[in-house]
Amino acid sequence: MPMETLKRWFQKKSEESLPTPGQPVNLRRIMPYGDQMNDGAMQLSFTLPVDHSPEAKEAARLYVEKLGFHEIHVANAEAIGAGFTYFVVFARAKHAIDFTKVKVAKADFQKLDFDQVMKLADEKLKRRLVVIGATTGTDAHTVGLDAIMNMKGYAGDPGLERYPCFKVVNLRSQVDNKELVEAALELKADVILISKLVTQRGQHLQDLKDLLPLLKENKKLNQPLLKIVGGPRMTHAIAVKLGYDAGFGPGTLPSEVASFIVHEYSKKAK
Ligand code: B12
Repeated sequence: MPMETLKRWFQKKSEESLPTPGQPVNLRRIMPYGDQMNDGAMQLSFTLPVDHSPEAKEAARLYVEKLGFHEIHVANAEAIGAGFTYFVVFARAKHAIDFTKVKVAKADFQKLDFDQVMKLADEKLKRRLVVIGATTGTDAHTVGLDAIMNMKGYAGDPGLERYPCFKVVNLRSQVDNKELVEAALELKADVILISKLVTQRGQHLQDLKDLLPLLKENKKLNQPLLKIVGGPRMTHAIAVKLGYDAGFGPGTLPSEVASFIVHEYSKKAK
């Protein structure tokens, strides 16, 4: 084949393999995408509790095969200490899902900006709400909670301390559940914010479960009392299932939390 024809052939083939811009995606059958639409290409990473060796690499490949993947390529295998190897594997998945049937539990409120929240608060709230927050149990991570509560806020979005409609008290980290309830009582809290980052062995869920009866049995606490949780592994569905009013995950902005508080509190206080 002459060189020019060969070049044109490669050009045509590579264009065919790219998704055409604007080409409609079949939302009833979506699957991971790498080079070509619906090729199922995925990157997986995991650790196996064995020393780095050719057998370890093969074990990683066999494991991914057992998960139902095909065209498996162990791209990287690295010893990460005695008895452990970390892998990066490229493989193709077979399964597709119907995106039109995917449902996610979301807190029902309109996301407002600072001025809109303040306008709604002027209309709906009779007084400033007391918002307290803590990271509970042994969890020492404070950055996420600070991002929501502190004046400076997060990603250019001012924190709750900036809102005149809230009186904000950040109790910071490693606050015991009992201390949190005592603080809620003393400060006459209307809203409790709890941040959980350490999720090992489900400790975050246990701490959150343990707090609820303590709040319930204390009849002197303000009512309504909004209980809101957040953290990188938190979802609204998990929070609601546990018995909380809302759950916020990664990337949450303070204005979203402020919008939820004003909306939900005014609904419950009716
Ligand atoms: C910084 C950091 C630390 C710092 C914390 C400093 C501080 N003052 O906070 C230090 C070095 C002290 C630390 C210690 C430890 N850490 Co650490 N840490 C991190 C790290 C790298 C970043 C966390 C962070 O600041 N994120 C930035 C903020 C802005 O994001 P965010 O927390 O997700 O918050 C946002 C949302 O989630 C949400 N949000 C969060 N909380 C709340 C609360 C409410 C009410 C709402 C509405 C929203 C909300 O809004 C925020 C803004 O959008 C994470 C890894 C990671 N990338 O997440 C590990 C990580 C959380 N740490 C981890 C671990 C294991 C530890 C240690 C146990 C390590 C050790 N063996 O000593 C200790 C734990 C100490 C303890 N007793 O808790 C693990 C947790 C694993 C797990 N799933 O359980 C992680 C995930 C790292 C990892 N991959 O292993 N850590």
